[in-house]
Amino acid sequence: MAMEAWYMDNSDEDRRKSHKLEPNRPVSSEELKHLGVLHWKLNAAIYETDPELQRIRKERGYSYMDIITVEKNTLPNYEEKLKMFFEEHLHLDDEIRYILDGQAYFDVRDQEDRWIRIAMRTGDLITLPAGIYHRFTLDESNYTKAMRLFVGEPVWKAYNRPADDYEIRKKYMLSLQES
Ligand code: KMT
Ligand code: NI
Repeated sequence: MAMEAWYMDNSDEDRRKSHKLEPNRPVSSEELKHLGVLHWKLNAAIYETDPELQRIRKERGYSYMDIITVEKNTLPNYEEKLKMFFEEHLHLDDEIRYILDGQAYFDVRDQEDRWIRIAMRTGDLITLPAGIYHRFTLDESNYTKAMRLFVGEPVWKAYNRPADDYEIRKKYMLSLQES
């Protein structure tokens, strides 16, 4: 099942709003795949025993996992963390998130540097490729609980834009030309 994604407008209004263009310009799973963004829809109600999640983790080597609740009264240093999450950045490794409850947005840059907003709802598992510029925000519900997955020992370090001189960024840009 497809995930909902769209090109964003340029308004400075509340980041938690949807920021769709008028008319809406949807982005397909194929377009996301071309950017290296992969997605699965799972049954979050059974995440603790889900064989499909186990299969994906095994196949892709997602050995590490923890759970983060992004909510004002639960997450330590909430304001500071949300500010960091919304700074445009990249990582040296894939960013893998599985929404167990609530919802939120991941924004990613396309080949022409336009923002695509991806609506992450309960049951959505996504991988953002190493080297892609992206950011995260809660939506107007102000709550999500997510599993963070990682290949091996997690490295959460973010490189804020500009980070164009990193090898991983060059590698990612090259990968866009090949596919
Ligand atoms: C990140 O790296 O941007 C995050 O971990 C966002 C919160 S996880 C839903
Ligand atoms: Ni990130």
